[in-house]
Amino acid sequence: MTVTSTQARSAETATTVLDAVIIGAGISGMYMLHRLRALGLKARVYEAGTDVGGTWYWNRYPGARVDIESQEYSYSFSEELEREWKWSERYAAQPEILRYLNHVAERFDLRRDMVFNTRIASAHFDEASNTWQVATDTGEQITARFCIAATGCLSVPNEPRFEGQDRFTGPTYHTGRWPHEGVDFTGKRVAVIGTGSSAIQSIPQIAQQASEVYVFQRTPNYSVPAHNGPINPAVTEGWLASREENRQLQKVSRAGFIFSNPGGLLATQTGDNERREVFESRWAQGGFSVQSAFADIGVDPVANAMAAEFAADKIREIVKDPETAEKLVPKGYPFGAKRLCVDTGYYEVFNQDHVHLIDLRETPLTTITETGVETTEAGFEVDAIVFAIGFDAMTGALSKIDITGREGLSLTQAWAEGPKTYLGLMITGFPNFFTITGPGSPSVLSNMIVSIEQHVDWLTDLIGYMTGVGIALIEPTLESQNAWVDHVNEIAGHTLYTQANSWYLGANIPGKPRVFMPYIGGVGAYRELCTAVAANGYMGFKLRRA
Ligand code: NA7
Repeated sequence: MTVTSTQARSAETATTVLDAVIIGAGISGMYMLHRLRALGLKARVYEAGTDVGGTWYWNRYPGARVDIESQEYSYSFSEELEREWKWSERYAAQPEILRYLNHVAERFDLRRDMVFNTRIASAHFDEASNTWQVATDTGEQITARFCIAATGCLSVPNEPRFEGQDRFTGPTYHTGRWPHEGVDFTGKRVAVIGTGSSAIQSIPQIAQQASEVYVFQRTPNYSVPAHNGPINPAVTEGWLASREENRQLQKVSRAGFIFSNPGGLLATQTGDNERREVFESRWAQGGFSVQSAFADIGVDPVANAMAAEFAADKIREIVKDPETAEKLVPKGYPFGAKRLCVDTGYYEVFNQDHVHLIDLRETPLTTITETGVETTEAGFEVDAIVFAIGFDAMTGALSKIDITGREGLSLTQAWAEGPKTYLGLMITGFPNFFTITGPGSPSVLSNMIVSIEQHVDWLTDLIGYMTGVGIALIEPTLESQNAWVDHVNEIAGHTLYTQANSWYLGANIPGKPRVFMPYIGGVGAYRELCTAVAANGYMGFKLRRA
């Protein structure tokens, strides 16, 4: 049974007393609840949506699917769960992932401690009682020892800010807030603004229905084919037969999935023919494996240019009109420095006569009118507009909550120059406040579910330890946080990732500080560090007894 916000309170004015409040019922919040319950803690999840799923609850746009292979993008914590759930496609689509998450919610009876249709409005640390005083937008007051932000890295849509947008008389959609009942574009003229992963996944699907599709591209993205299809039962059986080994490989890997480990070769030290063969075989394999074809792609501009050239050649091969192909070829930033997209028929769709590419670098978008979109050169009459313009990544969800720590320090103040954390898990000045896959952790540079499980497991061990030995509070020292922030920046600076205007850097949101937010040191190395921190008495943290 689902707890409603009204039932959760014994009386209108009463305060709900919990051990832990968890914000968000996505993959992180669900697993965090499961683990805290097993510790015997009274934990409850608050979720703005009407049900579980997080990213997969909101992102229902046509073509939405995971870009990590399905069996790798699934919880590992329960062998029974893993053996009973059968994925149907190599890269599961959103409806199947949401069904999976619903199955998990039911199987582990999670909804019993979940409150839906409810946003956390504020969370204030009270120094007198060493508790978090949390308020919802429905008026519920909660007191909890621990406050856990399971708010997701890509959960707050980038708001459209186009001149004239309110004048448009037809429907508009944001890919990150797609209507649950779906949208029928049959016979419609559709504008899609943006060419990131959401656009690249949805455009081929929209084009199947729409009479005309106008794609407004500001920056072309690199995209590699998914080669999606029904999952071969032998693949599933093979995965399960070596389940433990596979799960271990994920944990020590570069990005939390098996093929993320870079090949042993350097592109710059490989002959032309062999290099081409390696790229071709990775392209044939599909997905992110292209990015890890050689160990130097992410760090050496010469090697990177080789990958970029290979990808550009592929675009020119696929797209028949040379002018359109040239517009689709990314220029001016390194291959992979903006998140690589994984597509099904994206470049091919531009070979259809009713799909048109408008290059906003050549002809900037000037205004949206009652009936369409105008650029400096032309007007495009459309029946619907799709904003595929991304998210306020990594910090967006937390910045929407009024969070204050010790001495009334607000998180907005603490992060005025960009997010600062220790290990992406905690923030100095905010005791017992945890961020699952927070900035400063591998998060969006990894298979999210592997990183989520690592954080949840680490936090569960920590909370179990604190409860067991009578520690009331934990918070990172300023020195350890500063050192971590420096380390995160330093290693990002050794890569080519900082050379693109990506959402990793907050560059897509006007006024957002330009800081490389995720930790690029690798999932395996990061896990070792976190384990060592815990093994050394939570090194870098201040622990205080009750
Ligand atoms: P992304 O990857 O942030 O893509 C957003 C796209 O929208 C990108 O092409 C942007 O161009 C474009 N954009 C953003 N604002 C504008 C304006 N004002 N005008 C024109 N074009 C604009 O978001 P997605 O939802 O596609 O993907 C996010 C992640 O979700 C993805 O990486 C996966 O991890 C899943 P820009 O590049 O900024 O010039």
